[in-house]
Amino acid sequence: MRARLAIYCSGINVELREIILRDKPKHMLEISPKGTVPVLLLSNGDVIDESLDIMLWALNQSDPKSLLSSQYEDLIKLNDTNFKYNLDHYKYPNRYPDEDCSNAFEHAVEILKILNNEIEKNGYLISDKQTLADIAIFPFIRQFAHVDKERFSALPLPHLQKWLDAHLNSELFKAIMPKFPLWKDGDEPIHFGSYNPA
Ligand SMILES: N[C@@H](CCC(=O)N[C@@H](CS)C(=O)NCC(=O)O)C(=O)O
Repeated sequence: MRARLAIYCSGINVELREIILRDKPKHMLEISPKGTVPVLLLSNGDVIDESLDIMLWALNQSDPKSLLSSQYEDLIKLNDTNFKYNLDHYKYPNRYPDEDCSNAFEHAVEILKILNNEIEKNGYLISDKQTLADIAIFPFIRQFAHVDKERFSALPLPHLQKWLDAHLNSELFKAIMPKFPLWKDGDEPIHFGSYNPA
């Protein structure tokens, strides 16, 4: 999702192939054997298969909203390591039968408090305008909130909750969320950004 957000913001035209994880296309596994999404195949044959790298690839070429204008590394790193770890343990405890997942929610909330404080101070995570950190991190907070919406809403984190709602109600989010048809070999290409499901 965050790779799509950044590509959309950059205005770069890419072909989109929607897949399901339990039935990964052979071609995808050929170009990126680790089998995670997103995967971006460039016209020169290079492959970028980490979402943050795809975001940077897109925005380094075209960044009309100046999303790259700030220091984003520390917060994104905190999200991608510590928060993601606790999110996965909270959301999918069955995947970690040998680990104690009972504190994952609380550990994640400690990080959410940091984010809430930053948003209170700045307006957004890093500054008074949306930057790369916001669009790189909010999809993970959305996932966390969706595990148990009432539990999330009951947290004393009003700035974070408002920030999440604003992102979920944004034109940007709506633009990247249409349900794309699953890709199969031989399909006409879908050009992400100008796709209209109607
Ligand atoms: N660090 C990677 C993580 C990507 C990742 O784990 N993606 C999940 C889906 S959100 C996936 O593809 N999982 C593989 C699977 O479930 O088979 C990135 O951000 O690109």
